[in-house]
This record gives sequence, C-alpha cells and structure tokens, in this order.
Amino acid sequence: MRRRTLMTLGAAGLVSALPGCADGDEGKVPEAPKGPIVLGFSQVGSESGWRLANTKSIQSAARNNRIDLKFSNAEGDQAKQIAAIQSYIDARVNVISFAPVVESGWDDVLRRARDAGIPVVLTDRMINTKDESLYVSSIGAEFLSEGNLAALYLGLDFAAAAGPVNVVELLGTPDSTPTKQRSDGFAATIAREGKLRVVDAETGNWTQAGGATAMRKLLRRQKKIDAVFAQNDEMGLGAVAVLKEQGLKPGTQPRIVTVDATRAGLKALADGDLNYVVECSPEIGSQLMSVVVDLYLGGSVPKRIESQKNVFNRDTAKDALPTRTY
Ligand code: GZL
Repeated sequence: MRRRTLMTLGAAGLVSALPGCADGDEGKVPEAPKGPIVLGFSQVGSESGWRLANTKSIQSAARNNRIDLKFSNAEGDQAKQIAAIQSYIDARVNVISFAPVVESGWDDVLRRARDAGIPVVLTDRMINTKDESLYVSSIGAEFLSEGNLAALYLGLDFAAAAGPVNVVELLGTPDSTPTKQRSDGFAATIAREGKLRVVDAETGNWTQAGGATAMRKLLRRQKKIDAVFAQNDEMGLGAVAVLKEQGLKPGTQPRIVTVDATRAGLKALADGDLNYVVECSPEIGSQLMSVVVDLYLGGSVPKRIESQKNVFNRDTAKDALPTRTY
C-alpha cells in the first residue's frame, strides 16, 4: 500500500498523501476529494461475540477516519446482504464492503457494482467466484492455518496416547469459508500426524445453542469421544455446558479446542474447560478503512490482507484476559 505523507483533505478530515511524483506528472496535484467518503457495509449478522467485536471495530474505525458508514446487518440472510449491496449501488457510494455469509451466489450483484464503477472489498470471509475482478481486495484470516493450528495443539495433548484418538467437529454455517477451510486445515494436519481421526461432525451454526444441540446429537451417536474441535468459541461453550450436564469433565475428557479467542472463550480456557483457543482477530476495521481511503484517492491496494492470528493456552489466556478488548 502506498506510503502516506501528511496532507489534509478538507471535509473528509482525512490525512493522506500526494502520490509520489512519477515521471511526467511533476507537481500535478490530484483533485482533492469533495466531502466525506461514503462506505456501504453489509455485515453477516450478530451470531457470536466475534461478530459483535467485528462490527464494533468497523464502526469505530469509520468514525475515527470520518468516513460516512452506511451499515446494514443481514442477520445471516444472504438475500438481505444482496439487497443491501444493491442499495449501496443505487446510492452510488464510493466503496462497498461486506462479509459474505456464504461463499456462493454473489457474481450478479458484484458485477452490477463493478459496472457501476464502485470498488468492492471483502472482509472476514471469501466468495467462490471465477471472476477475481469482482472484488479489489479481501481482508481476513487464513482459515486453513487455523484448522492446522487447532489440530497441532490438540495433538500435543495426545502425544503419549496410543491412539486412535476420536475427534468430533462442531461446524459453522455450511458453505461459509471458515467452516470449509477450518475443517480442511484440521483434516490435512491430522492426516499427517496419523493419531487423531474425525469420527463425526454436526453443524452448530456458530451459536452456543447450536453447539449444545450438536454436542447432544454427537454424544448419542458416538460411544467414544476423546476430543472436540469446535469451529468457534460459542459452539465450544455450548458443548462444555452439555458435557458437564452429562457428568463429563470437558478440558480433561474430552479435550476441546476452539477458534476466535473472545473474552468468554479465554475465560473458559483459563478455567480449564477448554484446552486451546486459536485467535483470528475480528478487529480489522482500521485495515478496512485504510483500503477504503486508498481506493477513494485512486491508489492501488493489495488483493489480500491477512488479519492477526494467535494460539492461547491456559496460562496465556490468564495473561490476556485483564486487557482483552473483545
Ligand atoms: C471467522 C468468522 C466466524 C467466527 C464466528 O472469521 O467468519 O464467524 O469464527 C463468526 O464466531 O460467527
């Protein structure tokens, strides 16, 4: 992304830069943008603590950059996201951004955005398209490696086990990027290690209630469950409640790894109900606004921007909790 030197852009209140003088345009000052940048954003929903923190990050970063944010919440409904994107096209916003609830079904509306000359930035999740020109940048976590890390760390706890170790998976929304790629990353790693094996899976749709229902079904179907890979904290916490109801000791038998690293997840980890939590930070608002300003100024932006990743154990969870922002 282009370096910025200080120059104030009037109404937008943005500090940004004169592009470095390239050959032949010495001294040419770009037309200073008139008025605030307008960003249309469609959010997946309010399904988890991670999502709420993601919304907060985007809204506060827009405020801090004096960007006029048109924000809509689809509550998990793709049709509502498509309608919101269309409304931003009709309103001729400067940039459109969204976190796609599922990967397929976006080409038509994104083609209309592109034909209207409005750049689109994906956040958090990806879309499944053959036409990469439908979005200019994507900002989010590398989900395959989250699955990889979950398997690696869970494997540490079974290093001395004779094997095989029976794992069940609690899955997010079908066809969403994290659901698909966390599973793929987990499977690829356990295939290399050879001791852990996924014997069953159920969708919990990212929610605590969904995770509890899924765990009940799996306990009825599976005689021996040694470990649970919950694809987010909420589903892991739902599983913990059900396991305790049934007289089991989550964190010991079975062992549990989750993803997100929300405050509630780290608290359960510190309490010994979980064993590891993989973090994919939801706080990508400032990265998004930086891309939005660059696009508005006619700059070029990276096609892919990774968000922060981490893995917590019980001790590092205790260290992180006092200053946790989400
Ligand atoms: C991950 C994000 C997922 C979180 C869930 O980047 O898409 O959606 O893991 C959230 O908590 O619902």
